[in-house]
Formats: sequence, structure tokens, C-alpha cells
Amino acid sequence: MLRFFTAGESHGKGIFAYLEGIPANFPLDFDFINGELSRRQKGYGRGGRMKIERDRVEFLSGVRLGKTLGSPILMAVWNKDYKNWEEIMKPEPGELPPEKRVTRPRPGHADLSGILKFGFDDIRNVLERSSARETAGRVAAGALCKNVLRELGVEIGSYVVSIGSVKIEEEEVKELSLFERFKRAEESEVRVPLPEKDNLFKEEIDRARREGESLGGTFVVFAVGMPPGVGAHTQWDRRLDGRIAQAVMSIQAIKGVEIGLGFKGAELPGSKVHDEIFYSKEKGFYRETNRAGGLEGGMTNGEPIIIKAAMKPIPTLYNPLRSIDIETKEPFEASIERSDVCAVPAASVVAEAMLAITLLSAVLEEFPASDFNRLKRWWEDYRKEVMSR
Ligand code: EPS
Repeated sequence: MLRFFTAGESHGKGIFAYLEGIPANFPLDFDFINGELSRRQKGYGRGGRMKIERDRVEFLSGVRLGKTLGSPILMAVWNKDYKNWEEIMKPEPGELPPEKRVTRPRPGHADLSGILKFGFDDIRNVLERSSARETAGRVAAGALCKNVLRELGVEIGSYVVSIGSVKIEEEEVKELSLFERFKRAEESEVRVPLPEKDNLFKEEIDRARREGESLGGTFVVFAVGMPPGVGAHTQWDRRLDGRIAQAVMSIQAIKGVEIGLGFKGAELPGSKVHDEIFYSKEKGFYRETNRAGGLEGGMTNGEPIIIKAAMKPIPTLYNPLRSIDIETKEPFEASIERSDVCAVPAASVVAEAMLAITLLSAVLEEFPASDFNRLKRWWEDYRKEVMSR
């Protein structure tokens, strides 16, 4: 069983990811893992903070001479910005002048519910952890899981579909394979599969910036190469569709998750929703459509897993929204110094990480190997068995 947690505050010393259950003897690709961290930092619409941070992972445990030990893996992504925040964020005892306390909750953030729940009089005690800076830890752990999955023949990717009111219609990309869409998204500053449309998206983001607004959007995240039968129909918490939805929904600002046709399937008759089953000697059982998004009955069905997610606009925006100061109980209009305008491209990279963690976790439940080479043998045997039926 894979266990995964993160720790760390946005302006604290660093963001940390803990992974337990990764089999031993896996040779890590450090460049790949650091490359994933820098993919998360990119994207048109990020704010000043991304000019400060140059995220890289440092392994603090569980890895020796480039290979996993089978023991808990602790990864650190140090915050360069900490040096500017040390007085406010240091763990040692100290008193802050009252004006350094944050007392103005931002609508749409964890701020207000967080101080009420934990009994704080400084919103910073909430916002430091609710910040999406935490996703650096998710991507570090996700990159490691992705690295393992790649060696098992599973590839994960994503692309942005819409930002604000600008979107790419399915019709426009229907001739492109998932990999082609992904490859093109990697070339695009907004991670869209039609880079010639980059400017439309960028103009939308520029307009939002000028108007003091923030923007959300939608993206697709996919996995190709999973054999049928991972996950299970036998109990609610083993159903892989539910687990993936939870993992993606847990990303900051995600408000909707669809699998395959998703909500659209509810408008169509069954004959236009379900994927008919075919058989040939070469391919075994196969489908000509993938409306189920690769998941039926809480299990993979061998087709690509296709998830779509919706991100709300970032709630820290320059355009003031009405709120109430927690100390004076007086209304105020929030003003901020620094924020992203749009983080949809970054969120799509984070969703890849969450999908990788969830899939590898399900794989390791099916094949609980302590040694990566054994996992690989079991996995390949299983793949042969289900493909040759
Ligand atoms: C975030 C606010 C901004 C973002 C941050 C998420 O940070 P700051 O308050 O330091 O300007 O840049 O995202 C990251 C730091 C990151 O690494 O993604 C928030 O409030 O969620």
C-alpha cells in the first residue's frame, strides 16, 4: 500500500513530500523529477513568486546511490522565499507586531472557515498551508510515481481545454491522438493542444490582469497503458474512478471532475454512451470508442483513462471583493500585493501527479512487491495473461 502525505507552509522553510510503499531497487531519474517540478512552475498568468522559486527536489531519506531502499522516502523542495519571511514564519518563539497579523479573510479561500475551526486570530496560520504552493510536494511525489509507472509502460499527460471564456472544441482536436495533444501542449505557454491559439488564451489572461480579475478553466489529464482490471468493483473505496475523482478534486481550486463523457453522458441515450465490445486474435478484446474514459465498474478497462477537471478562478484577486475584518467586524474591500491571475496550466501538471499517485497506489495494492524487479515481472505476467484471453 502506498502512503503519501505532504507537509510545509507556503513561506516556511520548504514543502515536503512523504512516500511510503515504493518498492526497493528502483533507479530514480532525478532529471525527470526536477523537470516535472519546473513544468509546474511554468504557464502564462503566474505571479511574481514564480520568479523567486526554482524548485528542485532534495531526497532526505529512502534513496541511496540513486536507487530506492523500500523505506519511507522524504523529499524536500526548499522555499527560496523563506529568507524574506523568516521573521514572520520562524518556528522559534516570538511576538509579532499586531499590524503583521492578517485579519481580512478573502472570499473563496480557506481563510474564514480555517480561523473559526482552529481558533486563530491571524489568518496567516491558515493561508500558509491552504496555499497552492503545497502542490510542489504533490508534484515531487507524483513525479516519482510517474517515473515508476513509465517503467511499467504507463504514460501520463495533460492539456488545457479552456481558460475563462476561451476554449478549444473537441472537434478542433479530434484528429489528434492524446499524445499529440500532450506534445503540443508542452510547447504552449498556456498548455493548449493548438499552440496557434495561444494568443487568444494569453489575451484573455492579459484582459483579466488589466481588470484586476482572476480566471479558471478546464483541462484533461490522461493515462495510457494501464491493462484492464486495476481497481475493483467489490467495495466503494476500491473503485478506482472514485479514488481518482477524490485525488483530482483535492487539488486547490478544483470544483468539478468528470470521467470520460462525464456530465454530457447524462443527456444521451445509453446506446450513445456505452462502448461496444469487439474481439480480434491480434488485439484480444477491444473497443472502438472510449466514452467511459477507461473506467468501468471501478476498474480500468484497458482503454486510456481520461479525466476532465474544472478549476475555479483563483480567489486572491486584485479586484476587491467585499468581506469583513475578523477583528473590527467592519466591512473592507480586500487589497493584495501579489497573486497569480491564472494557474490552470500549472493545475493540469498537478493533476498528472495526483493521477500517477492514485494509479501507482492501485497497482501496488494488486501487486504488493517489495522489490521493483519483482513488481515488473508480476506486472508483465499479468498484462500477458489479460491480453491473451
Ligand atoms: C498562492 C499564492 C501565490 C502563488 C502560490 C499560490 O504565492 P505568494 O502568496 O507567495 O505570492 O504564487 O503558488 C506558489 C507559490 C507555487 O509554488 O505554486 C496561493 O495563495 O494559493
